[in-house]
Amino acid sequence: MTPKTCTLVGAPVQSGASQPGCIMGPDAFRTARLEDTLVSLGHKVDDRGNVRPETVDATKHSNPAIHDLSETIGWATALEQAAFDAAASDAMPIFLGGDHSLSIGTVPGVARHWAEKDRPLFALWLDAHPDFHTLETTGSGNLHGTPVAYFCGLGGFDAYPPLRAKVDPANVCMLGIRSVDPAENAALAAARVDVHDMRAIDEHGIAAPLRAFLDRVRAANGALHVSLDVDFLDPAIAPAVGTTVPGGATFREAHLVMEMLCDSGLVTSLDLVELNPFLDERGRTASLMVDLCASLMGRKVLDRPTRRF
Ligand code: B3U
Ligand code: MN
Ligand code: MN
Repeated sequence: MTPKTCTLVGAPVQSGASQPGCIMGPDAFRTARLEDTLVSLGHKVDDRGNVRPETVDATKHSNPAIHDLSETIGWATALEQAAFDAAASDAMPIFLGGDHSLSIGTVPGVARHWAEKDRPLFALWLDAHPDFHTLETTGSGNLHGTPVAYFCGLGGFDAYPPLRAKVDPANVCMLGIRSVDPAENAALAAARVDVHDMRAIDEHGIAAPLRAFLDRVRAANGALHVSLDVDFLDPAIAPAVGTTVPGGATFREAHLVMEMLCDSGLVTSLDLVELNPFLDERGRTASLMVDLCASLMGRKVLDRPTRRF
């Protein structure tokens, strides 16, 4: 893979989750030697440190379940600008979470950059959950369940910052899904998101839907943002997440996704989210996430190209 400059942007957000711990995520990625790993693959690394949230005083929302709305909007506002700036430098931004509410900022920020270049942004959502709630439908009130519905431009987000660039829901592909609330199910069908649950992956494998999606991105000359939630992975290999769901992606499925993304040459930005180091076992989840990032950024088993049948 051609050497890139990877811009690391720390986003120690935890206001969107139900339990604390994601605040330690960016430091755990650094401790697991993300920078050295990328450098060993021939890339340059520009670690911009951690973003600091804006101070926001949002009016209380009518949905009583919602918690930490002001804090989460404060993070999203700061991250939208940080993501726009990181993408504008022509580097590969890698956002170190932090819970998944950070994508309320990162995805619109990179979408604004690509809109200025007249290229559509596609998003690959690797997650147990579709994160497709609006502020009206979230029952848990955990705002990490809302980023995709927001950046796809659904209604019900008056409290969030006005979107400067949205992502067409037809350009969103979800893999690994296995926990969907009823309101999300209805909204996903109406919005025509390309959702592949674990049942479909068990039947057809993970390569076929990914290949079809990548063909679409290429045909549209699109940019591609990848958002990797730790709970995409099976909890047996990735315990450090607050919302474990059994039956997730295996070690090999997850690496294959990253290797195919690398071969495609299409990925332009990445979120690594929901790592809760307080729940980890001797850093194994942090290390696995770094290894997956390495596969995405060019680590190969063999030096010569893999033979395809
Ligand atoms: N859909 C549920 C569960 C959930 C979504 N995202 C995560 N968990 N990480 C909710 O709370 O909205
Ligand atoms: Mn998520
Ligand atoms: Mn999830």
